[in-house]
Amino acid sequence: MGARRAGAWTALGPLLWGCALALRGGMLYPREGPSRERKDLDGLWSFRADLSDSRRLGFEQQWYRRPLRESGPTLDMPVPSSFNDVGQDAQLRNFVGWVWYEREAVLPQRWTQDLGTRVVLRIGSAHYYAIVWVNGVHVAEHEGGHLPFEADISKLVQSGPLSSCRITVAINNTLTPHTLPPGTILYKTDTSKYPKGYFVQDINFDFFNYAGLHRSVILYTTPTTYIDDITVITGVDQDIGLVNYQILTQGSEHVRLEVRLLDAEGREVARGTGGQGQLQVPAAHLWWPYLMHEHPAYLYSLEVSMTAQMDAGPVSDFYALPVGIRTVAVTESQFLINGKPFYFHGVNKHEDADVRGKGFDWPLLVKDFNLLRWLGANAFRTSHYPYAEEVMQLCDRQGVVVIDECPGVGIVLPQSFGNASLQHHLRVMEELVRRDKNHPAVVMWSVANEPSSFLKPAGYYLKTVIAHTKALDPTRPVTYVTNSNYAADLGAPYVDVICVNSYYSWYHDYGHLEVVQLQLRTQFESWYRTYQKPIIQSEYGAETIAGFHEDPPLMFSEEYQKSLLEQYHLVLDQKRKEYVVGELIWNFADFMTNQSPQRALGNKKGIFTRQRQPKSAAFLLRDRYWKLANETRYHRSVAKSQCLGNSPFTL
Ligand code: BDP
Repeated sequence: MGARRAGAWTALGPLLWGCALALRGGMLYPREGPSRERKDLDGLWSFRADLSDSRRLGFEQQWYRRPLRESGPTLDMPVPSSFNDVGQDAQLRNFVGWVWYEREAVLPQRWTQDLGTRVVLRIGSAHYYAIVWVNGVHVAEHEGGHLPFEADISKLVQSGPLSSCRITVAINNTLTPHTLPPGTILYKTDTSKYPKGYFVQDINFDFFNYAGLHRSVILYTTPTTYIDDITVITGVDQDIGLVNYQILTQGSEHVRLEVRLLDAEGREVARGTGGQGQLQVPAAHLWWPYLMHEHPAYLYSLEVSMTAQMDAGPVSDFYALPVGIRTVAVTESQFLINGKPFYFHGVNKHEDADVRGKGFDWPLLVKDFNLLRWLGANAFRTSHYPYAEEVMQLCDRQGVVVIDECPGVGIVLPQSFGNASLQHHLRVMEELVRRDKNHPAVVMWSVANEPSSFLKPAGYYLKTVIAHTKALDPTRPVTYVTNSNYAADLGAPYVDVICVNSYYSWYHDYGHLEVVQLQLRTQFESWYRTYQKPIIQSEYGAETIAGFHEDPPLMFSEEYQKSLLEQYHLVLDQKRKEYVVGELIWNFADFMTNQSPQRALGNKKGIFTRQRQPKSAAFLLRDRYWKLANETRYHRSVAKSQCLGNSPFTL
């Protein structure tokens, strides 16, 4: 077994960081602290969809200038939530175009009067294109629905006697060949069939294009001289943990920085000064995936203190970043975490639930993590877009490994491989890496799902996105997810791990479970022969209506889903001894899609229903995942019951 690529992602000097980042400013998660306050604007917002033919009435009438209720009727709209499924109105559920959100925020006096305070508006996710005004003044625009963006609104809220501000967000969910994910607006011009001006949104991905303010809107403060970004890259030398850090500040050239690394008990284990350096932690506790170690998910806290002497007096800022010390590496046939082989046995998810659509929801998050632990899943892929930051934080804390995917799904049209799309894709990878780079749970970036990687322009496109991602973060492997149907895969030479989706005896030879083993074996052998890279079975599964039973198994029954999985597992059990390093079921739970004759109220390949109740396959997978966990040589045997404590946060 070669170690061709091993070590490429272990400890690296600070010089490599941020070399290719064109974005300005960091995107540290807003945390309260001695120098920072935070105000969440979750709750009811005023809302109106622009139903005018052009969808541009809101701009023509400048709805942002005055309270929204003054320009017409408004609805109460919950934030965070998709707007689609909370109402009874079919037109709103399927609406394409601009919708308008508005909310008044009352601000603490200090925020509006202390000119040494910087007030920031942060939007966790606005799908897809957003324009933001504060008190009628344009403060931000952002493209892309799954990543946060911010605006410094200090000047606006500190310019007068106001103790509140009006936040207006216009959001457009239209997808074009150059958005990520792409889509096409189809105008239907045959007036014998469609009314004048009729159009539909066409997409090439298999989930409903939910829209709205999907994550929290937050106001937070920092001092005007402040810690803007922190990058941590960890390594291990014998038993010494290495924490390389780089800190960027804004507001003054002359700041003093001190860093302290605290262990989980709050004891200082290392300290340093300055904007970059390396902390060394003797006898370090490494961050391990849960099920791989008896003390998994160990997190240190990197406490960064900044002080500056300004004309107006001394200023200080403080930020505490959770840090997991771990390494990731890839050989020709293995995926290594802390130098030990790691086998991904997990799921693909979606941010999706009844009523709230893609809106973030704490009970749902905790339920999903409890189900992951019940299942014995040690990993998931954020199919097909970045998930909320709170999800990533929980993965760090629980030791659930993540393949972090960008919204590059459904890239199938030739025009979606052009320069406009490419430039946007590069930027999205920058935003994703900037947001998630410090999460120990993230072990690999996925730049796309099933792009038409056999089309000629795809080779250059994928090569460029992968190279850019590696330049942004040389510490993690990069992949994209391909489909076993693709005869020639022009991007595969550039990935570090082959992730391949296949649906034998579902989309091909459907009903014929007897061919699964042969076809799957052929798949693995041909990919490995061509590329000699570790392979993850990144999707497989079968549509199943909970409660449908047929024995012998027939398609759509619970028995068929189980049997199909069993056929896959027989081959996976052979190939995981060679070069297959993971299996991720499609899908964790049923989820909503566009309406089509192939979809009965959404995609039903979940092993849980959309309401998170198990189908028979969930029990099968649970037995398998716990068996796999207990086979891993590097951890003590863990009982299923050990992972089902009362608290979702403790083992
Ligand atoms: C795969 C796609 C996934 C779909 C799945 C399916 O990656 O997004 O939902 O097929 O058809 O190819 O269920």
